[in-house]
Amino acid sequence: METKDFIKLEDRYGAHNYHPLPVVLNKGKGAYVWDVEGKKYFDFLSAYSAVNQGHCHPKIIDALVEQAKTLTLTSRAFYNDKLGAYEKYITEFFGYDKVLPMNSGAEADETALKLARRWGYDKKGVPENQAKIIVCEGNFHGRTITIISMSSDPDSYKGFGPYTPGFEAVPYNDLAALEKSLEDDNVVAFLVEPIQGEAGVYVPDDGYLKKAYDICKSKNVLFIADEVQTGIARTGKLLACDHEDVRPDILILGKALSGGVIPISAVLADDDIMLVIKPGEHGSTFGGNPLAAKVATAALEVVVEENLAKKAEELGVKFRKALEDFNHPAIEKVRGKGLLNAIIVKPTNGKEAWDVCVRMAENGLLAKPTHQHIIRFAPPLVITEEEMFEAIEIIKKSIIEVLEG
Ligand code: IF1
Repeated sequence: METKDFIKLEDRYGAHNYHPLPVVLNKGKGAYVWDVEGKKYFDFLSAYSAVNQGHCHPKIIDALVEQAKTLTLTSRAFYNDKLGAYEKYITEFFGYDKVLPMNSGAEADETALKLARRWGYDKKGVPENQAKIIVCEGNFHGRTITIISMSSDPDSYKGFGPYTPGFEAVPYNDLAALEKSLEDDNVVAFLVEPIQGEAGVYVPDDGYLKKAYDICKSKNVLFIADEVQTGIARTGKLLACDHEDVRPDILILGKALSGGVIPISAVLADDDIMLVIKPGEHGSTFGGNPLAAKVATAALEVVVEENLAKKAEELGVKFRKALEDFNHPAIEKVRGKGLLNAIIVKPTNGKEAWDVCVRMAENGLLAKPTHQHIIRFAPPLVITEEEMFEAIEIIKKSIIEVLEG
């Protein structure tokens, strides 16, 4: 079978909820992936920042295989011998009293919303069913009905109503709007991405997160950071909040928490928040399974052992400078932090970001546009400087070939 055959199979038997680039991958290693014709690519999406540790990292795969031979799932109806050690490791790693283990990022966001509402009723004294949560326009927190009820993107919410009440959106990076929204005493939390990934790697002004946090604290409102995409060293610090020394009241992690091996997410908080949920009031079949406990531990150990945050910080500066120095008229803006970057592409000669991505694929680099004119670049953090500059040449070559005609 070749590329077109695999695509036909998915088209016939799979839901049409994606429009992938016409590339069929069958192997991944480090910063590279290969297609079924054996063509090698730089992976500059990293599964939306889930493969920070590189494809099939040996240490993480070894942990997976080892545990998979022994015990994969007990459910939380019983204890298992791996969860407690993982909970100790991850709470000390990020500096919180407790962790609530889940599977997908959306599940972790939903968990954070439930914690915030319950904390609002039990601790802040908000009247039952009156809790309000402030979110940002342009947010992306997942695909569940409640999460898309917070969305301002019609592609996320159109045709899926009725929507969950209790959310109010304020413009991202707008402290005055946030402060005004907190005048309502029923507000229990502010949920924010430290950098808005899906919105196009929208980096807020320096100081925004810290000031937003301080405003929340002044109003006894929980500050919830969704670091599913920005966390785990992606932006040049362990967490994007670390750039401003902000310690979220509730921290949401996913994606690279498993190094892209299996779905693992987590919500971290201190006891006064985490313990508002009592036994039997929340959970999931796979949340906290022993396999995930071992894989996530290995994935976090790799981040430390290979100093991935520092690497992302240093390579990110060089990446953005190289594209800025390229100074191509079709690149309206280069923005990002660490190795979460994006360019805004000015449509030229009837060609746009999608066409650049198709050409980059032909030239051996995979990336995908978001919101039509923005291309996100997020390689695995294990990419070497030499590999990154080789990839930059492909990006520049493709832009010239496509946008200069
Ligand atoms: C898709 C986007 C990225 C996330 C943040 C929670 C979640 C995500 C900040 C939910 C997930 C993924 C979902 C995937 C594509 C990708 C994505 F384009 F959708 F928006 F990365 F930007 N918080 N993002 O980015 O985590 O439930 O997926 O594990 O749905 O197409 P999940």
